[in-house]
Amino acid sequence: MADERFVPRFPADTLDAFALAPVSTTPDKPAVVEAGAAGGVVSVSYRELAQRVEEYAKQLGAAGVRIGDRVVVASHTSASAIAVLLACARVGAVFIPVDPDIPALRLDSIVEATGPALVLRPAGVAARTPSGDTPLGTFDAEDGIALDGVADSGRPGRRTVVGGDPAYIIFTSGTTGRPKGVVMSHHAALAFYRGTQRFGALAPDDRVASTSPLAFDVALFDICVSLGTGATLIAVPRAHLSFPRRLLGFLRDTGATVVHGVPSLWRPLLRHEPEGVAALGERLRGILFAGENFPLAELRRLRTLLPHLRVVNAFGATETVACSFSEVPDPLPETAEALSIGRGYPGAEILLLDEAGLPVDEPGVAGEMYIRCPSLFSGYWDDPEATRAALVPDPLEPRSGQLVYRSGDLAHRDPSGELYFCGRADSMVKIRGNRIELGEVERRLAEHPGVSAALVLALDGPDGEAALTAFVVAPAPGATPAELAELCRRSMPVYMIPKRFLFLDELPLNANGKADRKALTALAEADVS
Ligand code: HFR
Repeated sequence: MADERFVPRFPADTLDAFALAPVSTTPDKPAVVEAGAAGGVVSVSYRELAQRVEEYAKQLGAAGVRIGDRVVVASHTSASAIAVLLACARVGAVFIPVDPDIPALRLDSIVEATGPALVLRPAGVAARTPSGDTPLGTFDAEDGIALDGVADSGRPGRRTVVGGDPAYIIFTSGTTGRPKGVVMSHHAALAFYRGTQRFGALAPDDRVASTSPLAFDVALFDICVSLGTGATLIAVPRAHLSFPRRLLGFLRDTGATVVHGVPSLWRPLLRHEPEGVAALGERLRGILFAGENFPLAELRRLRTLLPHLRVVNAFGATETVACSFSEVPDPLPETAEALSIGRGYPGAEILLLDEAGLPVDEPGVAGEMYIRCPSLFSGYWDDPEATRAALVPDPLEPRSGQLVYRSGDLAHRDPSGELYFCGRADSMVKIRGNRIELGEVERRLAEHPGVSAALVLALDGPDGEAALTAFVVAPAPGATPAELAELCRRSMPVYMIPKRFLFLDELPLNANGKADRKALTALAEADVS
């Protein structure tokens, strides 16, 4: 427990203080709504949530968890899981949210890398536990946090939580090699959340359906911004995401006014339950999507079913939480081929620089996005080299010591200054020496009326030469390889026409709900037809 002599007189500006602020004005308002154990819906008020946070914080302190200690939380989103995260913030512990069904090796590598004081999981729920001797614990609404060991490292610790301390670590899928732990401080996360509030993403009377896994920072964003705004967070059960009818029923029963999540969340709903989507219109006034492009054909379909739906495109990387919001125009112009990602969130600036590090101001010319903002991550856990490559001196004034995030994302500006994402710097592929942006081929394929989503990869063919393989979700018959190749031939050079077309019922998704490129590559290799 923190030494009484050093208990701060002024609580630091931390996630729990931000998220629980409404307890002083609307204590009895529902803070979190979740599915009940025996079906139905359970509401937890701001007062009840604050009490649970207080109780969990005391138990963490009594167990010896110290400021700066890491606590792995293997759970889906729930009122108790939220209380655990906020209790960690309260005692200055750094929470690491992971999926309860995280692969054992991945959990072990995270535990080995971060040396957590504790691994917590919900009581009564099967969740992965690490193979080592890290103390384990469970949490639930009634019995609080129960530990099967002492978490106390005995190490002399800090005495006061400060806003620049790490609040959480998100381990990204890490396209290259071992997963990278993005360390985010209270101040950085709060700077982004407050920027969101200035953008006006949510209102206090919103009921926000959160559909992302807790291990993805979109879920942390949903939780903190909904609570900090005094709105109500609806924890959508993961299982519902695969059953459109159940998901629609849950959204209706909980009175969701906005739905947050990745674009692929909508594909099964649009395909199997269009009427149910239209029926949401009584309450649903908006959606926010993040993580990847929203295929325009699917977005148009969604808007047909829900006219005047407010659609917010939230863009950015975990290293700055995100960096920009944009309201999709209503109506979306017929000629629109891509969605704007905005101009940077209020308080952030996005620089476009060329390979030489010089500003790209010419409309229509792509540059790499560098983010100047108050929500920069602290670095990758225990990886100074990767950190130096991502947090670089401001190219426009390197002597200042100010750092910016080098995103690896490419974008161009339209004449009005709006930014348009045009792929990853590392997803520019060369086919026979020609530079290709895969997103452009995907957009062309998605123009076919029978295509609802398309994803293109450059895969090495049997002759060792890279060739474009297109994965197409085409619910309506008619989209044939010949037709799609012809569509491409009409508007792109020959080397941009996919060599192979694989038709799928749906795109495989990764843990965060994004199209899973690794799984698609394996599919292509298996399908040698
Ligand atoms: C990301 C990053 C985004 C918005 C990200 C709100 C919150 C959090 C985020 C989520 C994410 N359109 N491409 C988009 N932290 Br709250 O996906 N983070 S990430 O680090 O896993 O991946 C990359 O995903 C970006 O660099 C982009 O390449 C891509 N991306 N948002 C969008 C997107 C298109 N809205």
